[in-house]
Parts: sequence; C-alpha cells; structure tokens
Amino acid sequence: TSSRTSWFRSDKFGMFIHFGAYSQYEGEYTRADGTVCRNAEWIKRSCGIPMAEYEAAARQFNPSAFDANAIVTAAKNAGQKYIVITSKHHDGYAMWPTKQNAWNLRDHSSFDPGRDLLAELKTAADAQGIKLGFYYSIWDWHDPDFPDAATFPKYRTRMYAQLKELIDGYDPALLWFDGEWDTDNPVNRWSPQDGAALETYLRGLDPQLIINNRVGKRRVVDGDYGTPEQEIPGAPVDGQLWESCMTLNNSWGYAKHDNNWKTATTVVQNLLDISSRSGNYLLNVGPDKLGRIPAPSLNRLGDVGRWLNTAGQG
Ligand code: FUL
Repeated sequence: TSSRTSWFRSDKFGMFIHFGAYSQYEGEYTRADGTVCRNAEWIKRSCGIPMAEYEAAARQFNPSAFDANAIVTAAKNAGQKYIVITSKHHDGYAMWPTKQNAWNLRDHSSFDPGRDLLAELKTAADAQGIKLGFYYSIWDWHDPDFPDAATFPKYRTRMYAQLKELIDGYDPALLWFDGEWDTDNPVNRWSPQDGAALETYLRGLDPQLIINNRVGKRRVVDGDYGTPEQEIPGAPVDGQLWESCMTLNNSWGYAKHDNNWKTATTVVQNLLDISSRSGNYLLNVGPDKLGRIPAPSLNRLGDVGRWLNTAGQG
C-alpha cells in the first residue's frame, strides 16, 4: 500500500554498501604465473579463483576497523536516509552468523567472533534514525545445491531460512534482491512464480517490508520498486516506484586500483535529476578489507551533504 512505501518515497537518498569476503582481495588477484587480474565483488568468478583459494582468503578476512557509527554518521551527514548493505552477495558468503551453513563472517574468517556487523549497523542506524535494509543475492556460487535443478529446492529452503534469520534478527526495513538471473543456466532457474512465492513468504513474515523488483523478474508487478543500475531512466515507468543504484567510482566492492571517482557535483546533479522524477538514489560505497569506507568516498559524501545543507538554508 502507499502508506507502507511512504518512508521510501520521501527518503529519496540512500547509501549502498558492498562488503563481503571479496573485499579481502581489494580488487586484485595475483595468479600463480604472476599476472594480476582485477575486479571487485565478482573477482572469484571473473578471475577464475578456485573455491579452495577463495575460501582460504575468506579465512583471513578480518574487518576489525568496521565502525558502524562512523558509517551511519557518514550517511547521515551526506543527507542519506537509509542504508542497504550486502548481507550475501553472489559468492554466497553471509555477513551475519547464519545457522544455515558455516560460510559466513562468524564461522569462516579471522574476525572477532563476539562481533556481528549487521547487528552493529542496525543498532547504529536505529540510534541515528536511519533505516537499514539488506541486499541478498539469490544466485549463490558457493552453495553446492544451487547449480543442480534436482537439489535446488534444498538450497531454496536454506535461502528462506536465511531470510527469516535476517528478518527475525535484524528487522530490516527493506530487502534488495539480486541474482534472480543465473548465467550458468540456459533455462533460467528463478521463475516469476518463484519470485511471487518468495514475496508472499516475506510479506507474511513482515508486512511492512519494502522489496525491490529483483525478487522476481523485474516486471512492474514484481516487488515494490524498479532497480535501474548505473543509469537514470529517461521517463518514469507507469507510476512505479524506482531507485537508481550507482557506484561512486566504477566498482561496487572495494578496488584499490579504481580511482575513477565521480565528483560531488555529479552526485548532486544525479540526486536532483532522479528526485525530480520521483526516483530514489542509492549511492554505493565499498569498504576496504578492514571495513573502512575509502577516503575519496567519505570526502565526496561530505561535500554532497554540505551542498545539500547550504541549498536547504538558501
Ligand atoms: C548486480 C551485481 O551483479 C553487482 O555485483 C552489483 O551487486 C549490482 C548492484 O547488481 O546485479
């Protein structure tokens, strides 16, 4: 209903956070022959990293400098009203202590087992009046039951259980699905019916949830809103809510080689352009392997916030 989505419509500007086991690579994988392959959150796949090696890297992952209050403050000062963080990207690595498998930040890392990043972020966000949502990839490169049609239902059961853990444990305001496509399969596994069933399940768990359209097949009837990526659509789509997600450089996850930063002016222009057409803007940051938002991102967020404050006072 429109009252359910009213906060989303009025909040307009959010922070996307891509953070996961891939961040450990900082965007660079050195192959056995010494050549370097560059990517960010897709590094496992685009650089062909064997699973055992990727798992070994994840064992080293220790985002000890992750500071939820600092991140929420950076978002708030930039004028962002909500945060969406990757709870699980395509690599399947869960950023919370899921009970469905051991491929997660609690059980497979060098991180303090007493800490829970998503819980820290939830507490900080609540304290500062910022909404928290979770990105969740349906596509999963790690779960052995995902690739096989015969075992896929077992994967789906775990996925449903993970989503229930997230809702029960962290009360997200929004779920941002992704990976409803699956390039390994000529027959696309995730059907419109799968999307509708998942949406019904989630709304049963929390009727207030905002859900993006990648829960299904990105049709107008899927979820609550459209998800143009790295672009601002030319014209509004049939009154459908929408949110443009964009990177601040060229990468979603942290990539130390990527210095192609947008200017704060460009970010402000995008925000005005998007919000003048009733869209939302979800602007991404990719924390480094220790969990710190890179300085160029922080600087730009600060500049955007100062611009918005000045304009607001004028
Ligand atoms: C895409 C993903 O494949 C990218 O890694 C990123 O998460 C982007 C927001 O969505 O579908």
